[in-house]
Amino acid sequence: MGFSKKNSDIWIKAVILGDSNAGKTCLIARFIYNRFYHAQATIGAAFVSKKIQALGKNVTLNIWDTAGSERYQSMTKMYYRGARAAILCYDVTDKSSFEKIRYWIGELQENEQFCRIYICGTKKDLIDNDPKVRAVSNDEAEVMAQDLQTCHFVTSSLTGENVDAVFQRIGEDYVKNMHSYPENQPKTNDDGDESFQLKPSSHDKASSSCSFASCFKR
Ligand SMILES: Nc1nc2c(ncn2[C@@H]2O[C@H](COP(=O)(O)OP(=O)(O)OP(=O)(O)O)[C@@H](O)[C@H]2O)c(=O)[nH]1
Ligand SMILES: [Mg+2]
Repeated sequence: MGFSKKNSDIWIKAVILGDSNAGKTCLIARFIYNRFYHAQATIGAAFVSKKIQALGKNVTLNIWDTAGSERYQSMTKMYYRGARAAILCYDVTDKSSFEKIRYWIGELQENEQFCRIYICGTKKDLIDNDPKVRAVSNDEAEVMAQDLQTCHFVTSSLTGENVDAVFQRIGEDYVKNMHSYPENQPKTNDDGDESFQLKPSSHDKASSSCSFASCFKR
């Protein structure tokens, strides 16, 4: 879960999901270690953590990398709870991984409603080298992202292109909106005279294509 211990110390739980072979583990490895690994298929889930600076705050991203394989589905869902950001990965050379995005969002939202969604097309280097291998056009991915009111990135874990931008955006979005999350709300007293309400911040309305309310369950 994302929360703030003090002004300069913010923790965010993020979860990465998508089909097996979508490039989730490689995306994280590039972000954390700045290296490209030919990763083995993930078993269950794996945890990593990294500190970044976002809008002048120290932010720790606690990231759960989940297995895409169906055999782990029942157990990976429990890692969604408390997540404040979810990166939904698809492989730009694999249409079926893109078509599963809505399924993954459904799974996520069944388990966690206060989670902002980021769609990430992986393996950009493959289409840069040979445009013919592209299976998902940028237009259709953008249309889906707009429809879901989420952000869309296209990354390469091989070259590192755009990888940091995804995680930086997660940090910045959380910092901008942190007072809207339940964990940062004032405690209610027994009479319940202070209640939690989800509202987009004025900043989001003005300048973000990833609207706040839309990231939550519809
Ligand atoms: N060329 C290229 N290959 C990539 C990239 N990202 C991942 N791969 C390759 O794609 C395959 C799958 O990558 P993983 O990161 O293991 O995929 P995953 O989504 O974690 O898969 P599961 O753990 O089974 O859910 C591996 O062979 C990687 O080497 C990329 O950006 N460029
Ligand atoms: Mg993996």
